[in-house]
Order: sequence, then C-alpha cells, then structure tokens
Amino acid sequence: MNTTSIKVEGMTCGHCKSAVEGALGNLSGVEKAEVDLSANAVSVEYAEDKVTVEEMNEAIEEQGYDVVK
Ligand SMILES: [Cu+2]
Repeated sequence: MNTTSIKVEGMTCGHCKSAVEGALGNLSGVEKAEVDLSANAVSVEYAEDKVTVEEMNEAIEEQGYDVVK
C-alpha cells in the first residue's frame, strides 16, 4: 500500500471534500482518501499496482477541481 498527498485548488467546503473523497473512493485500488481543507490537499492510500496518481488526478479534475502538479 502506498500513500500520497495531492494538492488540489478550489476545495472550500464539506461538499467539495465529499466530492473529491467520493471520486477517489470510486477508483478501484484506492483504499482511503481524506481531504484536509485547510491544507488544500487530499491524502490517499492506494495500491500502486491497481491505480495510478494520474488516474486520481483525472478523477479529481472531473469533479471540477484543479490539481497542482
Ligand atoms: Cu464546496
């Protein structure tokens, strides 16, 4: 299991938090996703043989948020 922290712009409230956590949680291979609104970041636990960071970035961007790369 790997962990990473993805910087995301545009998350402001509980709705944003659940949208991003939900989108990541829907990806197979993502074990846990937790948004820290004050840090503008989401920490993710994932299986690197099942899902890539690029796929996670795309899932976040599909929800309308900008990933800081
Ligand atoms: Cu919001």
